[in-house]
Amino acid sequence: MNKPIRRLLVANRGEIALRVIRACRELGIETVQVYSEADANSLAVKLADRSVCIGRAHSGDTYLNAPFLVNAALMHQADAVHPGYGFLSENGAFAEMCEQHGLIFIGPSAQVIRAMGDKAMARKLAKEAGIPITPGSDGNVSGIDEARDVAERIVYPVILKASAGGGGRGMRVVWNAGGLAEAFREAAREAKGAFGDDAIYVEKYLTRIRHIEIQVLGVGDRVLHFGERDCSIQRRNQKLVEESPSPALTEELRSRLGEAALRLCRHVGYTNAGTIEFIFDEESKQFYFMEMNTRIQVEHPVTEMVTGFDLVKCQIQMMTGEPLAISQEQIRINGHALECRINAEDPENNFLPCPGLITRYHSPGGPGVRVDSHVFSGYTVPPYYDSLLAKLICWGRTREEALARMRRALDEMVIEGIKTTLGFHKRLLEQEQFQQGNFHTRYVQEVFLL
Ligand code: MV4
Repeated sequence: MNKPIRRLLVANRGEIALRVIRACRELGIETVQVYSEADANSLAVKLADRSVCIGRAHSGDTYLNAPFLVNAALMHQADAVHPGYGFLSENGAFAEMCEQHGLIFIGPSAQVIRAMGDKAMARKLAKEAGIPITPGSDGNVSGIDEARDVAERIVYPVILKASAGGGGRGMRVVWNAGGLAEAFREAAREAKGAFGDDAIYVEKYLTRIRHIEIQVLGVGDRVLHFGERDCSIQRRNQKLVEESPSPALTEELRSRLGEAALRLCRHVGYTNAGTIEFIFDEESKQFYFMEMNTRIQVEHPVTEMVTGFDLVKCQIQMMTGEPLAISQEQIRINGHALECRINAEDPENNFLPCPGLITRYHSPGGPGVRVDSHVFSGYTVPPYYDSLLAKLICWGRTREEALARMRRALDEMVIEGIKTTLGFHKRLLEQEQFQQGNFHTRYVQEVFLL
């Protein structure tokens, strides 16, 4: 693995492509940006050292086309490929294809990607590593009858999850025996359609929980954790606001969660940046493993703001075989950071995506404010990809200071020409309960939007 990276292919688009280019620039690594025809005028194409158009707008032909991406990397003599998040970032076949062609895939081995991509397998691995998991089935269930037996044993409500799913896709909550058969058929059909695999497993469904995830980074037996992010503010499995540290954790719980995350990493021999997702029951103070994401995530900047580490730089540097010169004791959480995701969506219309021309754009600034965005005045948001326009990240010495900065920065920010979620965030930040840090994963749905 001791091979330097001189040139890296950025196999993604939007703000994360810029994020990777920025890290590479600081590391003295040349970048090759791939792009679709719809992204020809993107900032990533302008900022990268080289660029290569690999197809038309449709993502199946471009950012999801593994052979095209590998071909572009080889043609431009890249040493490494950064997949960003989404697209092929957690695709075992893509990682394998990179490996087979002598390219450093900035991520874990294909084998680890596949193991964690199988959510029933990930649950089994977590259990082996001694991490608490919710009561539920031992692996996948064979059908409706076994699902019903498990549900009776663990007591309703239960949640049916697609083993090939993750991130909340292909899930059904079942409140009583009467609803099981139909929910099972729906979940299996949805899973088959979306992932080509209808395997289902069953868990006890917990309500009033927080979604708390631990950031990890490292190589094999030298993995470090960078504290947690509270991602409970979401709607229909789309995160809207993330923060670190979680208002709900004590120092003791934080270190227990961190230790649990590291046990899983050591158990599977994890290499890369990664995130271990837990659900946290505030009443009982219990946490349970949910899944592991084997990529850099959208919300990584909040962790960067409170720890001071450039996670993307570390992630790339690590893959050259150079050991990370960081010890766990050096990773200290300083102050508080929040991130608001500004999307091209209409909150007044069920968060319907609103692509189109941005006629005016002004980015906020000042102390403690960071904006990760690929948009500018005159940029047209294409309709083909996700609707993330900008991540507004604010840091403060305390949560209160970070919140005050966020309110101030949201007021400074101008995006005209299309509908955005800016107004949603302004209203959310006025909520007493949110200000108190008192929320759960159903907060937006049940408390705020009503
Ligand atoms: C759960 C759960 C409650 N109980 N599992 C959603 C994302 C995925 N990583 C795990 N998820 C959940 N798993 C058990 N046993 C609650 C969630 C969950 C959720 C579920 C449905 C709709 C929105 C949700 C938001 C956060 C967490």
